[in-house]
Amino acid sequence: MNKTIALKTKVAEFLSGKKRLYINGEFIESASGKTFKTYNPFSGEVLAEVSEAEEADVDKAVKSAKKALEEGPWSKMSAAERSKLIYKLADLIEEHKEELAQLDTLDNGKPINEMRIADIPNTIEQFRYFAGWATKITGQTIPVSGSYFNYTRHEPVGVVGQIIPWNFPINMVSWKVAPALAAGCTVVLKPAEQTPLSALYFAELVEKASFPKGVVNIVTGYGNTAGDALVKHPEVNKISFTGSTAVGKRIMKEAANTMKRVTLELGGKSPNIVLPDADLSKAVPGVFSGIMANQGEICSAGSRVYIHKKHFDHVVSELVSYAKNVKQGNGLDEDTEMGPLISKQQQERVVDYINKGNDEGARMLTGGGHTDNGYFVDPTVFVDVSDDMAIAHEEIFGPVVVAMPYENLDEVINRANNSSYGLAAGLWTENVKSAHNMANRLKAGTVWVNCYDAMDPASPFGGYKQSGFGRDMGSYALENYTEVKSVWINLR
Ligand code: TXE
Repeated sequence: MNKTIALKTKVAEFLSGKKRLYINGEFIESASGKTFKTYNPFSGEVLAEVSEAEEADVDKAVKSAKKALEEGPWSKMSAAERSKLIYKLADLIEEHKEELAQLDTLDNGKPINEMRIADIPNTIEQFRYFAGWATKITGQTIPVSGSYFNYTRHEPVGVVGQIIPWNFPINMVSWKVAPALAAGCTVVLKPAEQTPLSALYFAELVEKASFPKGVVNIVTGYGNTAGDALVKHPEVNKISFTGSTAVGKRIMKEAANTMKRVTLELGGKSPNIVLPDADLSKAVPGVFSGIMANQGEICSAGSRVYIHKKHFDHVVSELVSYAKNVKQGNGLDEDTEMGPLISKQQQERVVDYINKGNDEGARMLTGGGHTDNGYFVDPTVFVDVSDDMAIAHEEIFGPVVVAMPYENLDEVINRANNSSYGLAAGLWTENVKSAHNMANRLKAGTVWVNCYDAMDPASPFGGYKQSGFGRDMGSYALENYTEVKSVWINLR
């Protein structure tokens, strides 16, 4: 039965209205008047025309963020007043959660149920969690030698440029904006060009919450124009980026010219390891959703699965059977388990990897298919994969898993760590010693034991190695948005 939901009236109204930049508390056209199109990846149809920000617009947004920071009222508000506004924004997001869910499903293709169960609750909780922090950011008093009183202040880092990807559009807005506001910063955020809609709807909620002008600015546009202008702008103090490792490296180099603070959350090729004593009734579905959730378009996707040789054949046959039974379709259908990939380009990228895997001699047990109507790729399972094959060490960012057997724990730890990435890792074991020993030895920013992709706004997330540095979420995220000032008072 088709359970396709009807769009909310507010979503239809939003889609038919003008999608303009949000700068200095106003919705305005870009200086050039240019627009770009955003597409529904399920149908390939144009969803909306969106104002295209370029250098001049970014400059305007940065200046308004700087004014809000330096002249107030934002910087003159107490932490408690800022906290109250962030809580209010969380309440408004909750009130409009279905609109935001529908917009991301339309723009990204992902199942509406994933939006309702995961992205939206996490988005609301990010704002609540960091609203609480606004009143708890404190420095230290330090017992220095001599007749001095010394203390530290944790001050906002300043104007923050935030550049986010398309795989969790509104959720990424919350990961970036909530801690920055709690720390007292002002923000210019550039959503991904593939998924600009929910960020603009969010801007309406910021306006409704009565944030002072210029505290939050949203500039929709392309990476190499609007994004680059933000990275180069001399009055931006910090860039927080989530996206590809290639762009992350470019941003890091570019930011050096103005000595901007930078935090980067980049790609991954995360290992997910099934130990000999794993509870397979939990491990198999956990491993499967670890790679296939969100169409495999998750930076932490458990795309390298290492299975102890005694379970290998059984686990692989189960993974294949799960893969064959995934219900792909329109994200707006409540029964859909997997939507299309974000774009034709992403579909081609994933299909290229599948072809490469076959060319390099890996054996594809299921999947490999793709559609011309909607950017679908079938869930794909490879075996007979060696660690040096491209599909075993490069990020694919699609529903493709490589399953590899191993013999002992030292071997699997070495192979798991033999990667230029280090974002996340998973372990499936009933043995508490193995769990802790391996969690200690894995070089990854997050290790999940007997679970995968567990997230909470209170727990940090970020990478080792070329998966980036700095942490989103938790108290650690506040470090991205504060400068520490040491103050000395001579008491003599
Ligand atoms: O990423 P980009 P793309 C990985 C994944 C995927 C690949 C390519 O492997 O297949 O990256 O995806 C902005 N200056 N991830 O091309 O280009 C861009 O506009 C400033 C993993 O979509 O990195 C968008 O807002 N900004 C990742 C954002 O960067 C620039 C999520 C991400 O786009 C820019 C997404 C520039 N020069 C892709 N160029 C994850 N870690 O979750 C682009 N951008």
